[in-house]
Amino acid sequence: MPTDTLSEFLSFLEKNNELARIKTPVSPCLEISHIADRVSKTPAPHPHNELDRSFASNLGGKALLFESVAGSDFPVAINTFGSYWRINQALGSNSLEDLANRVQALVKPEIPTTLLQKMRKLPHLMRLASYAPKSVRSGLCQQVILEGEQADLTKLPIIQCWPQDGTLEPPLMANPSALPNVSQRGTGRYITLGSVFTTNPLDGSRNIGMYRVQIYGPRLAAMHCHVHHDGARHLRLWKSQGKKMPTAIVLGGPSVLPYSASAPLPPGIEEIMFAGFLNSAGIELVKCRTIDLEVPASAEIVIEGFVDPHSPLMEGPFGDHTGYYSLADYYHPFHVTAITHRKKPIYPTTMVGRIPAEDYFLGKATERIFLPLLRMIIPDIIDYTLPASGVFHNCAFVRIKKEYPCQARRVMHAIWGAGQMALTKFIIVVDENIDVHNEQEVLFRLFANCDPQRDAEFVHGPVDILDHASPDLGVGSKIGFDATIKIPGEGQVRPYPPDLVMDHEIKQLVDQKWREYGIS
Ligand SMILES: Cc1cc2nc3c(=O)[nH]c(=O)nc-3n(C[C@H](O)[C@H](O)[C@H](O)COP(=O)(O)O)c2cc1C
Ligand SMILES: [Mn+2]
Repeated sequence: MPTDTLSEFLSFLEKNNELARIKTPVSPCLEISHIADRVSKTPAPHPHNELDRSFASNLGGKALLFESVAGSDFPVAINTFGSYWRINQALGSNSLEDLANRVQALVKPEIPTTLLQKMRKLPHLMRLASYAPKSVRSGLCQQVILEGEQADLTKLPIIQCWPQDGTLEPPLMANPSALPNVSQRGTGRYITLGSVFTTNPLDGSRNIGMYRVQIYGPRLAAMHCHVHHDGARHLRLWKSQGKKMPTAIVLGGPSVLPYSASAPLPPGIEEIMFAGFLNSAGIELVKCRTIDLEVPASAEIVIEGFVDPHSPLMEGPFGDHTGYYSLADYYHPFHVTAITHRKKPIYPTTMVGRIPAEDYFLGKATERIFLPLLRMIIPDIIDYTLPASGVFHNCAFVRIKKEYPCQARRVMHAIWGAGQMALTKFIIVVDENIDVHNEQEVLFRLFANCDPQRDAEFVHGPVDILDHASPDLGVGSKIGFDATIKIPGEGQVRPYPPDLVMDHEIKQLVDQKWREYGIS
């Protein structure tokens, strides 16, 4: 079952031998990050039960709770969702497949026509209504309220993940001609697992995104929100009104929250509703103290403030999940107006770097949960996967039931038009008999079945901001490979040879006689 608070979730993990408490004093700078990095590359205590057959599927180690962190009174939780078992527990599912089936049932377009059908549908609709957030008057997250000068980010155990994080040297800048304002130098410490709450100033609709936030001083930080994401869209709207954007960074709270913040929901579909759906009950929200926003009442810590769209500052670099540093560039300052927290809060964070790390499992949850939604717009897709080697935005393997010429290309173009999937740099499309979760199998078909000139589809367009190979930031080329068996109408095609498959009878015969052969 999902839990209401982070501390409850950690107790649950501890009971299940999934949490290690570290009492030895540690530094928030690099030490915690390196321990988490090592642990995430070791086997997870509970085995996984997912389709993923990559090297990463059984890894993740334990969640870690550092009880004594230099410079802060608060403990640090890390790697909390960093295995298949733990992310499933957080989302209240046995497997991500089960969760995808729940989403499938939700999106199935069954429009009731008769009265009886409508009545049958009623409990379902009532359940949907129960997923809406509920406003409450007070909350755990406001047991301690620090406003104005009392609010101090440097009292939180915010970690530095990689040695060159926040180092402003020209080679580490996306825009080397830009002169960083030295009065606004980042500390290299980043809030990495914050759920960032904002609203659309035009209609009041809410968004939650997971964006890193670098600390510059007690009440100054910078928010790294990509131009393609909803938080940046909200900021542009606030800017056009000549206003700063009220923003709350929520740490902890319901166990479904961090994943929901990272989920690529279409603009206008509220993550807080989705969190309620995953939680099987609406999330309780309390009013912020200094800004006009509501946040989960059960959060450990809430940082309230405004993002100023008018005065950009140099943000980054940051060792990222791409396995490289994302370079420093202009982003926007976040001015803190209050920090509220529960008594004895736990500070949650994550370390990103080479996969497998914690965010691999958050990304895999998205891969599975969004399959039904992807299939609503592209029904040709039977299954897909974002392989570990592609770090999500770099590569998708897609399995289709091929029925007509150039269908694979149609699927590619549909993906390049679909939400955050549009940023996918390499798409490999295979036939329906290929297991996309087996990377070796997909690569084998790609290399064997493609004539590179005939079967590649190049396009040009927006790419992920973290892609460092594209000629321009956020703009570059993308390629799709049609690795299906070619049929007439797809250019010059010779007959494809059949797969090597042994006769069933011979396999049975050899099975029966195996011991006789004496091949031990
Ligand atoms: C651990 C983690 C860190 C992330 N950091 C960032 C970030 O710094 N900036 C960003 O724009 N997206 C980041 N993302 C991805 C977004 O959270 C994700 O794309 C989300 O769907 C964006 O939501 P939105 O479309 O509502 O803005 C991160 C995701 C995870 C799991
Ligand atoms: Mn969104």
